[in-house]
Amino acid sequence: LGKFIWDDALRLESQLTEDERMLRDAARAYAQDKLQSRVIDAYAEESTDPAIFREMGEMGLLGATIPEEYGGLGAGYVSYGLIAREIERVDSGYRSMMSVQSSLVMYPIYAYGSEEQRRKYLPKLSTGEWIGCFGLTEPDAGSDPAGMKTRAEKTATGYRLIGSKMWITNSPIADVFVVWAKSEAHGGKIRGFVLEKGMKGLSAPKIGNKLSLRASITGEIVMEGVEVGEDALLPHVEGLKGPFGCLNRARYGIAWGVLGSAEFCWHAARQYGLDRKQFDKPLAQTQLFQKKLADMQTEITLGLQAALQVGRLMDAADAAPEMISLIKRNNCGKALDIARMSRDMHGGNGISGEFQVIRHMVNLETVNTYEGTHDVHALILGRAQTGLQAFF
Ligand code: TGC
Ligand code: FAD
Repeated sequence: LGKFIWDDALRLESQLTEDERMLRDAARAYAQDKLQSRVIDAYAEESTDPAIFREMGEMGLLGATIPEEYGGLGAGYVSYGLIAREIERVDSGYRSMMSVQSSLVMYPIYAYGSEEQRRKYLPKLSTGEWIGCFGLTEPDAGSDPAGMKTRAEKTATGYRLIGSKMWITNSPIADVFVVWAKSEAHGGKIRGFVLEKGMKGLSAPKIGNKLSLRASITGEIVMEGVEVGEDALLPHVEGLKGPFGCLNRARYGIAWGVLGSAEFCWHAARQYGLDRKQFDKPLAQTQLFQKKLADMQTEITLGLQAALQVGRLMDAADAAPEMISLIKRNNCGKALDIARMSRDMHGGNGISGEFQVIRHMVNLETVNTYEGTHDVHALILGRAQTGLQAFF
């Protein structure tokens, strides 16, 4: 008979390669040694330490899937998912910082950029010397990015960008801004542009008083006639498939990441139940407590297997976007349920920042919303199986 490992029930470990395990172990060591010690204060103070980007860069955790000649590791998507899981085991905000830089800034420059753009931006983004952000969402265009108002007017030497973006991870501390705008010179089609901090007319005010994801800074991007040359245009993509190509990768990483957060909450609940006695016995010796632990174990184990399968298909260039919607939606929803359950199982201590589960719980509310809300991914899956779009 085979052995049952309670925290690796279907033996994910045995399905990983040696290289994947090594990178995962390095990410875990960094996250536990360097991030875990900072997160409680960073969250309480709503502060983001930009040095984290340089630390992650040194560890090779930024743009891990980008080829080595541009500063990446040339790693596969399973490795990228494993990194996301380890970082988010500490905090969803730290994973956000990593995944925006990797999937939403480095990826589009690599996939849609000119050779000059790749050589100019990717090495410094991979070391964390430069911080990047991705502007798609606007005050009046969230789930429906096709409704964006930001426009690029043609000038004699390039473009003039006018508009504003809302809820943009990293923007107040960003050096590099990948923004999406409707370009008049391209028949009103959506095009990507790379802007740089300090350009005239460009500002990125912080959005304060966030009660979720407080260790990750979020802001606006305001473009009041920002003039750029032709070299700011990402030449190799047009239409919504440009930003969606990036979102496919970031959503996939989130599907792994949220399970790291869920695992933290599950393990914390189990330990709390073993340590705390009520009615003369450990809470973990009650049927209700064990049922909740079994539910957590089951959902996390199944979610990891699903993420691994999609990762293997991505590495084989054979994953469909709908698969990513399925795992992003389900893993976020299950992680949120697990964090709420763990919060409850900690009783009054569950609301204390020291026990950390409520921080994960509140973070996961954001993760369930960004990169396509839980319901928007349901509509993507509904369309894929009925052939009928129900967005409008
Ligand atoms: P639709 O008609 O479905 O598609 C328009 C064009 O896009 C193509 N496409 C895709 N291409 C690649 N991958 C995908 N996943 C794609 N989905 C669509 C499609 O083929 C079509 O191409 P073409 O050539 O025919 O024009 O578009 P729609 O306007 O009906 O969109 C519907 C909907 C709801 C699916 C979509 O708009 C959507 O996904 N909305 C959610 C928006 C979203 O996810 N925003 C995320 C903002 S970034 C963010 O949240 C970062 S947080 C990061 C962090 O901090 O970690
Ligand atoms: P809305 O689209 O207005 O949705 C509101 C509600 O309506 C949701 O429940 C939604 O599911 C529902 N809904 C919408 N349409 C339909 C429909 N057709 N049928 C049924 N229900 C519907 N964006 C970026 O571009 N870059 C970033 O870096 C970034 N970072 C973010 C960081 C944080 C902390 C947050 C909170 C958001 C971030 N976002 C970013 C924006 C995020 O992607 C959007 O918030 C998200 O896509 C939802 O858009 P919205 O907030 O406008 O909500």
